This record gives sequence, C-alpha cells and structure tokens, in this order.
Amino acid sequence: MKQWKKLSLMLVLTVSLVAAGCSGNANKNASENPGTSTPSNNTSNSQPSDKTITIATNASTWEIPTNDDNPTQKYLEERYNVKFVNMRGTDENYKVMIASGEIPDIFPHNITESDMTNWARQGVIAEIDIEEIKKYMPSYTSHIEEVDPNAWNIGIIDGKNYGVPRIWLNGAYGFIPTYNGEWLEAIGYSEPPKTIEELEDVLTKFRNNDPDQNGQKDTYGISGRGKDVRVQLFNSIYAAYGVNPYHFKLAEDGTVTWGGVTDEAKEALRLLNKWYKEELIDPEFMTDDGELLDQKWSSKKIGYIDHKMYHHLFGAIDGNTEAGITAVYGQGLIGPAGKSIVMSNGALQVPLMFGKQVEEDDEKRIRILQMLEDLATNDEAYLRTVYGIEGESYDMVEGSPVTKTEFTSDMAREMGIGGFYNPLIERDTSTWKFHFTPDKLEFRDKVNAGIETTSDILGPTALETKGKYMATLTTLQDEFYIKAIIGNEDLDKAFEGFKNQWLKTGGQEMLDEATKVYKDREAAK
Ligand SMILES: [Ca+2]
Repeated sequence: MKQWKKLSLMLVLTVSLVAAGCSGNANKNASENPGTSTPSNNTSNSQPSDKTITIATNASTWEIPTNDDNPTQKYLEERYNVKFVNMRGTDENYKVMIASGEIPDIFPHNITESDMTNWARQGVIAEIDIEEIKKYMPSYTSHIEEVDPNAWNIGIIDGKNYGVPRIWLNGAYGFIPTYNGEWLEAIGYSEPPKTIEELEDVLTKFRNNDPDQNGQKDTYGISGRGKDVRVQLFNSIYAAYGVNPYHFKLAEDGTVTWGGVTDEAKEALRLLNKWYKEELIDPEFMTDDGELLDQKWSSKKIGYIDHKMYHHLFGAIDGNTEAGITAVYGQGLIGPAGKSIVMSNGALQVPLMFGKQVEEDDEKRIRILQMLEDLATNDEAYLRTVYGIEGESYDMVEGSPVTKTEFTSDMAREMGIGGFYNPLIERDTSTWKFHFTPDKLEFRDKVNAGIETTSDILGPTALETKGKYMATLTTLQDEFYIKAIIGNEDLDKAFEGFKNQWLKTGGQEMLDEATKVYKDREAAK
C-alpha cells in the first residue's frame, strides 16, 4: 500500500507537469520506455510466476465488494499469485480520485471516450502494445476480432493503443424489421417483404386495406422514434439505401463523411416524403418515442416496427401473444444499396484501461493481461468471479447459471462476485453461453441469420470538433429532416442548402478531423 501511495504521488507530479504544458514529458516517457512493445524477458503463459504482484483495481464502480479479503478476492489471489488492493471509486468520485493522483492499475469499466482521450494525452493511462495484448490474451483477442475486425480502433489515440479492446456483444446485432403476421396474411402476404418496393406495397395495404378488418381506416404502416432516438427513426428505410443519417460513413474517396449529408440519405428522404404524402407514415412519428411505438404496435395501430433488436423482440414474445399478434421477423430490405442490410449500434466500446504505472512495469502488465485472458475465457474462473459458488450463490439450470435471489445485491458484494474482479463480463463469445437460455440463443440465431449490418464507421470516438459543433449540427439536421419528410419543398434544392449550411457550421471541420482519426487508426494497425 505504501509503495502504491508513493506511485500515486509521482503521478500527481506527472499529471500536473503535463497540465502546466511541460512538453518534454511525452518525449521523456517515450525514451524511458523504448521496450514497452516487446517485453525483455521471455515470460509466457505457461511459465509459473513466483513473484506475488500487487494490483490496485477499481474495475467496477458499481459492484464494489463490501470487505477486503472476500472469498472471490482470495480465490483469485491464489489462482494468479497476486494481491489485490480494492479501490472503491464510485461514479460520483472516481474522477476526483484520478485527478488527485489515486490512479488504479485497472480502470473502471465505464470511462467515456473523451475522458480516455484526455487521460491518454495527459499521461494518466498506459500505452499498451497491440502485439503484446495478442500474445498474452490470444483467445480473447481472436474472439473479439471475429465479432468486429475494427475492435482495436477505439483505443488508438494519436497512433498509440491505450487498452484492451472491449465489445458489447449484443451491439453487433441489428434492428430487425418486424411485421404483424395477421395483417400480412390479411393483405395476402405469406412471407415478409424482401425489397423496399414490396415494403411500400405492404405499408400501402396496411393503411388502405383495413388489415384489422374493423371496417374503419384507422391503421398506419409505420411510425418511428422521432421524439427520443433519431438514429433509429426509419432506420430500415435508410439502411436499404446503405446509410444512416446519424452515423459517420466511409465515402468512396476514402474520406469519412456524415450519413446525413450523403446523396443516399437524400434519396431515402425523397421516398419517405412520398410515403408521408400517401399517409403510409403515422403523422405522430415526430412525437412518438419507444414506449408509444410499443403501445401502437400492441394496440394494432401500426403493423411494422424496426426499433427492436433480437433481445428486445425475444422479451416481447409474451406481450405479443397476449395482444393476439404473431410477430413475423424479416430481413433487411433490398433497395438501392443492392443487398439486405440493417442498422446496428455497433459492438465497439471504450477499451479497458490501465494506469500509467502499468506501462512502466513489465511484470505487472503481463500478469494483468494473463489474468484477464483467463477471467474472460476460462469457464471455471468466469463462473467463480461472475456467479460465485455453485449451490451457494447460483444453480446450474440446463447449462446456464441462475443466480439465487438473495445473491443479487448485498450478499453478492460480500462474496465479491460481479464485475469488480472480472471487468470482461459478457465481453467474450466463449462465455456468452452462460448468459443465455437455449431458446434465446436459438431465437437470436434465427432472426439474425443472413443479415448484414451497417454501423457508425468511427464507433465511440472523441473528436474535439464533435464537442464544439455536434449539438448545433444535430439541431440543424433534426429540423431539416422532419421538414424534408413532411414538407413540399424542392428536395434537391433544399438538401443542397442544408448540406452547405451543415458543412459551414463546423460540419466540414468535423469531417476533416474524423477522416484524420480514421486514417491514423488504419495506419496504426
Ligand atoms: Ca381498420
């Protein structure tokens, strides 16, 4: 503990020097650590380690163990020959702790991309060589790369890598076009539409052919989350054009552009405007949110939704049955993009970060990486850290651990289970099986089969220009897009005006920075 405090003090000095604009600091670190990327000794995963390594962790700010030397801590200390110092930063105070020099070896799981970027530039977090992570975490990194080949992108700042990549596994899946099966049948469709033209036909008949057969024209084809989540609004229609208006996108010339100013988005707007005039779109789409959409779906006012991913849809099965709805799951609609694409949020997350002191301590860094590989991919270590002890804190039911009710909060904190010692919960495909019932797994694979996804090319990325202009640009775009959908203006002319204004209001500057970040990342790989 003493040693750790001394280290913290040194870091306070380092941080304040950087803050004071001491430009020599970065060079000093670089020249002191020329061998960071290749560890000088030949320690490998198979060699036993005699030396006990002390690791100060604050990996979770939520699931902080009640006591030091709790059973999970003891189990891990024995398993990895380490000694944990439990740091107890919460969401309210961990930034203050870090600012005052209490730098954990393992950082909290919920750091924002802008904090990561600032801390990297201030010398608070450790640079870690990608090849070293791959060497000591071979299974984990290969699984991550399978889910998203761009998994390393987020941690690369100014050409250097700052952490172990993490992904949100569900984020890789898309928003599934979903239809009221009874309505489809009523209008003569035995399967969901495959193309954007077929969707138009379905929506037209959902509006005009009395699909609920109550003798009244009281149904619409589609609404959307115009009020609360614009990135989801009509996402399946934009996806048919290969774009999302609220995502960064790679342009044909290799630069990064913004979906909202592309010709693809303009053409999608043209179609939406036509649909709006034909009354296929519920005029309340501007004030609808997720909850209202769910109500309109359940009360059979709309027959098509595209704001749910497979796990939402799985959770909605009972509700649909109660409402007398057979949900029919479709694929991405084939349109001008020429293939079946749906929007996804993307799997990429801010990586798991380490304190600067970890960069300078080869033994500690390697031990942490070896430990993380085991925690993320070894069934026994995973179950023990996340769920605890079988028969005591959880039972295995059909191959899935089920936590006993009394172990959901206080008793779990006493045992030390959860995310505090295992920062890679639900981050590796090999242990994901423990979080699924077999029928949910089957559902996931069925509704996502054969679907390609599109997501933001940059993922969670801090850009200086984003901080400066994004709020203004978003307001500009929100207003223009609604006007373009419900208005009568000449779209080509109006879109040109919007695009020019968007570019002039900081948009061009943001695209320049986005392109630079994208190219730096590509070069660092
Ligand atoms: Ca009706």
